Amino acid sequence: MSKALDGVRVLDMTHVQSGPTCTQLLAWLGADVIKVERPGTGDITRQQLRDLPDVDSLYFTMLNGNKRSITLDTKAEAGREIFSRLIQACDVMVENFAPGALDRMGFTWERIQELNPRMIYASVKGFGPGAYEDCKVYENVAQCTGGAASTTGFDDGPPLVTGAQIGDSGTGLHLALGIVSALYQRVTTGRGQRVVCAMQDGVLNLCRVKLRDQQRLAHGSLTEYPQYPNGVFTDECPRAGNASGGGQPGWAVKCKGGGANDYIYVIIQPQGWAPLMQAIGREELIDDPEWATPAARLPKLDQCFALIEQWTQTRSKFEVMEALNALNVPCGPILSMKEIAEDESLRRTGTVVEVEHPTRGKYLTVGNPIKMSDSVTEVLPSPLLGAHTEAVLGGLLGLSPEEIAQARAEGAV
Ligand code: CAO
Repeated sequence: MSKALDGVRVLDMTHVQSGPTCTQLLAWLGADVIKVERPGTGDITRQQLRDLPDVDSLYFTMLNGNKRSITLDTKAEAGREIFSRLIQACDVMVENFAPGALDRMGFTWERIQELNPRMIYASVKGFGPGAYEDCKVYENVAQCTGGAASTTGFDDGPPLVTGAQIGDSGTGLHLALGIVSALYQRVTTGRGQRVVCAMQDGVLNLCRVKLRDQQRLAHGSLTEYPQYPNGVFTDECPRAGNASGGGQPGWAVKCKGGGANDYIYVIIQPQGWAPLMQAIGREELIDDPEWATPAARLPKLDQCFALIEQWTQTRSKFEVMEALNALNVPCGPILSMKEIAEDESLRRTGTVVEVEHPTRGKYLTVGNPIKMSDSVTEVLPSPLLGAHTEAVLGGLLGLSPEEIAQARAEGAV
C-alpha cells in the first residue's frame, strides 16, 4: 500500500524532542527521513536518561522511529560538501538548533535556496523575532512563556508545568502541518519556502482558551472557575485547578481505592443532571429550583461535585465509567501510564506499539495517532547511529566507496 508522503525526502537535522517529533510524523506518513548526526555522538538524547548501559535511550528510540541515520560533520569541509549535495537531493530540511547554528555552518536560507530552490526549510525556535529571538529554549521554558504554566495548577499553589510536552511535541506537530502545506503549495508554485514555528507561539496556540478567559475578565468574574463566587479575581487569568476549560462544568472526583490515580473526571451537561442525580440517589435535586438549572448550580459547583464524589467513592473508576457512560454522561478515568501501557484497545489500534530494536530488544512506543485509510503506518525502530551512512552517501548521492572512506578518514563522516 502506498503512503501519503511517498517520494518526499527529508533532510533531518533535528535533535532532542521538538524537531524529532515532527520528522517522526513525516516518516510515519511515508517520507524518507534521513537523520544527520554528528560522528561519534549523534543526537544527544541517544545517551540521555538511559535505562540500559550502551543502548540508545528510550528518549531517543521513541522519537526517531522509521528514520534513517547517517553521520556527518557539517562543519568539516568534506562534510559541508556532502551536506550541500544532500540539500540538492531532498525536498524538505528540518532543524531545531539554537538560533543561527545552520547559518554559522554556512547554510543560510539564501544559500539553501541557491542549492535547491524547491527546498522547504523548516525550523523550530524558542521565540519568534523580538527581544528573545536568540535564546535557547527547552520544553518547560516554552510552557512558562507561552501561558501554560501561569494557568495550570491550583489557585493557592505555584505555577505548574504539565506532563504533556506541548512545547516540544506540540510545536513539532505545528511544524509538520506547515511542512505538508508548503509541499502542497509547491505543487503549484514550484518553489520551496521557509517554515518556522516558535515554541512560545505553539504553546500559546494550545492555550488559546486562556487568552479567551483573560479577555472575559474585563467584563466580570469567570463563573466556571473554582474562585467563583467566593474567591478573588485579579486582572490576570488565574489557575483553574481541574475546572473544565469549556462551557460545561467538570471536575476530577475521587473513586474507590484511594490511590493516586483513583479519580474520574465528570462533566455535567445540562441534560446530564437528571441521570446523574438518579444514579447517585439524589432524585429530589432534579427539579429543585436551587439545583435544577446550570445557572443555579454555577455558584455551588464544588457542592455539586462533592455530592457526585460521595457516590463515586463507593465504586472503582472503571465501574463509574461504565455506569455513567450508560447514562450518556461524559466522563473519563484518570489513567496512569502503567494502565495506558497495558491497555489492550490502544494496542489494537496501533496507538501503543511494541517495537523490536536491534540492541535494546522490545520497547513500547506511541504509534501514529493520525489514522488514515489509505496511508497506514507501520511503526519501525529507531536507527543505530550512522546505520545508513553508506546506503545514503552511495545510493542517493552516488559517492564511491573510496570517496566515503576518504571522508571517513578525514572525520567528516
Ligand atoms: N556536525 C557538526 N556540528 C553539528 C552537527 C553536525 N552534524 N549537529 C549539530 N552541530 C552543532 C551545531 O552547529 C551547534 O554548533 P554551534 O553552537 O557552534 O553553532 C552545536 O552542535 C549545538 O547546537 P545547539 O546550540 O542547538 O545545542 P545545545 O545543546 O546547546 O542547545 C537547545 C539545545 C535545544 C536548547 C537548542 O538547540 C535550541 O534552543 N533549539 C531551538 C529550540 C528547540 O527546538 N528546543 C527544543 C528542545 S527539546 O526540549
